[in-house]
Amino acid sequence: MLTVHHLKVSQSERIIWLLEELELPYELRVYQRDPVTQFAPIELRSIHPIGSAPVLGDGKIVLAESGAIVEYIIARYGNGRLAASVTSSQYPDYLYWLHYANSSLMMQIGVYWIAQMAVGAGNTPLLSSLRERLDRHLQMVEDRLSQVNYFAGGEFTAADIMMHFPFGTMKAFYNVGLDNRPNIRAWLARISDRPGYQRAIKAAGHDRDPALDWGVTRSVF
Ligand SMILES: N[C@@H](CCC(=O)N[C@@H](CS)C(=O)NCC(=O)O)C(=O)O
Repeated sequence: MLTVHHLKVSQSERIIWLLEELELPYELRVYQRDPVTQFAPIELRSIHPIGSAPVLGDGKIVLAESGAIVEYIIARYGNGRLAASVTSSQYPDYLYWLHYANSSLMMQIGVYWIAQMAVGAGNTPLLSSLRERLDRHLQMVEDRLSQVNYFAGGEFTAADIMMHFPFGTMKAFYNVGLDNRPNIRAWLARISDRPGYQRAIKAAGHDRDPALDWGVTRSVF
């Protein structure tokens, strides 16, 4: 049985979502953030030395990193579902967006967010150039979704699961702003219709769809 170590309001929602989409059984262990620091509780360090979420348990295997966990579950238990096959024309796009989500996009959001907190209400050349960089990323995502319904192409895949967090639950911490990004908002609306997503956000502990805060009008409960 797979065990998902899930920190409330965090990237570990992706793993719950993937397992719900694949309809695989799993045990959920839920951890609360420290109300002041927002860090994970110290007990998570007894599962994995970094002590961040998600962490997946599979028998004796303990695996951290959202992207690694997603690839592991897809490869070992996916039976070809929610992935583009290596020989398909969608495969390079699938791989790119699956990794881009955390390697570049989340990093760029995090750098801007922290720089903004450090600078406060003021502005600096560094902050403006970081904002310009972040906007370049957001524009690329918007442009991609103006061409295709899902990141790998016509079909929903695990790349969409990886790409959702920066526009969904991340908003609890930092709002990237989607006012001028209609295609990203339309993609969020498509996602919110998925039964697997609806089950996942409930299991992850949300009482409403975090994507609704982007002006997505569909209600899931
Ligand atoms: N790159 C890692 C990031 C893990 C991470 O930073 N998780 C956050 C939740 S979104 C966390 O556990 N924060 C609390 C902490 O590190 O104490 C991944 O994708 O798994």
